[in-house]
Amino acid sequence: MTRPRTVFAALASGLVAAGTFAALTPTADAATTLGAAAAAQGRYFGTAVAAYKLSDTVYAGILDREFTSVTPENEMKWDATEPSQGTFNYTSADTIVNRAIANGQKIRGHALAWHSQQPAWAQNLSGTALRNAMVNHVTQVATHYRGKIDSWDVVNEAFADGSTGARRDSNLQRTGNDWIEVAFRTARAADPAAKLCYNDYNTDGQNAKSNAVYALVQDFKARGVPIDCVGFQSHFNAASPLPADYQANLQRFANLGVDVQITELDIEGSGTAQADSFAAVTRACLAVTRCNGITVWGIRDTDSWRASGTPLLFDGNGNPKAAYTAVLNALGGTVTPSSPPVSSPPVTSPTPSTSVPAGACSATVSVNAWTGGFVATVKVTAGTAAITGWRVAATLPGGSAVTSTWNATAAGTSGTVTFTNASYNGRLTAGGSTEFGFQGTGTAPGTTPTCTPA
Ligand code: G2I
Repeated sequence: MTRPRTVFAALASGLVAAGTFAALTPTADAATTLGAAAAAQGRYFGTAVAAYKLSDTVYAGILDREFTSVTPENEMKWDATEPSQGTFNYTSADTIVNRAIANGQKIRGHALAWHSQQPAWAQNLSGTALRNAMVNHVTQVATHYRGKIDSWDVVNEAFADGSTGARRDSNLQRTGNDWIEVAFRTARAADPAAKLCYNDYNTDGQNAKSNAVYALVQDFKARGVPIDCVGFQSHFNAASPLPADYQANLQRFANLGVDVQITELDIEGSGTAQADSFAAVTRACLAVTRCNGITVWGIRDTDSWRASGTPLLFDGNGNPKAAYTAVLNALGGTVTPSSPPVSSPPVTSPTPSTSVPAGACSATVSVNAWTGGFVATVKVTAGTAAITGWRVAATLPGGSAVTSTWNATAAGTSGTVTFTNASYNGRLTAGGSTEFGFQGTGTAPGTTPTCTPA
């Protein structure tokens, strides 16, 4: 699913009348964002979101441009939503949820019942009192978000690591082995439309722990306990690398009649090795029909719970990494869109002359704007002859400023800003095109940018 973008300007190198519009034609192009590329494969591409970062325009810009699903990273957990017993606080979670709904993004709820991040009062309960508190918590939170959640992590991390295949010891486990099914039945009653998932880590390949989860799902299916999906967190690093049987493991769960989702993906590393692992995870999901989508656990490396391992798709400045390109390509998208004919039909009349002469180039822009900020994606298209470089000048309204640029180098940050091709995207074949982008505070350029071959 692509969210609507506002096309505000188009210009063919001074020869096409200013003010005519050339629509971006995403359907004719390979997708250029993770979300659009995943959507073309019938899947979502999501990220964990922290409510307190939403005022960071770089963060919010990438979130809105690239992702079609969000998971609140901490805001829906028990300690956040029920800080004292019977008193519920949804402020931070609602911020994420309402924003996602406004942007047409799906929401993964995380997590209703978990041994960790419990409020102190719950940590101090046991037995029937804790069981009742858990049931009330699941009921209240799932009811508050009824109809808004695509998938809920109903129970998180309930199995022990290692070779035993046993349940993890926890206060919830000590209320009785049936606590997991009680949580699932309670969630189903509160929000019948949400997919209900069991979510865990170190279950990404076949091992004692994933075998235990497998047996749980098999048992629930046999006894009619509601379960719709299994989440595979997929936190990988040198000590816990991507297993060779990752796809096979996803598939064996899917064969039980549940959906599978990659829920917290991050892979420590850098460069080609990291990119290859991300691509392999992406291909595995695409190869399993019941794999609904992939969620990465944060946007920029600096947003990660494992920041020092640089495990995400964007660097600390918000620039896409090699891993980003690898995922996008694995999804069938491309950073440099396949060139649509420069004469693709305009959306407005009169029909402009759409041929761009030899030695010329054109720039079309689409904008994603929100209060106080915007992301502009600029497509540069060569005329009837190849060019070896380009420069695009865009004029920002007073008070607006460019805060980051990708796939080009910006000169200046306000007024008329000139963007020059990067080393790898200056050469365009006749009619060929490339894309660069920039993010800014304030309002997007309101006038037509100009493209000059360089
Ligand atoms: O640990 C990685 C993930 C494993 N699977 C379940 C996820 O829910 C878990 O996420 C992490 C968050 O990314 C962290 O942000 O869960 C941690 C807690 O278990 C989160 O860390 C907590 C810190 O421990 C708190 O000190 C802090 O107040 O984040 C809180 C909010 O920033």
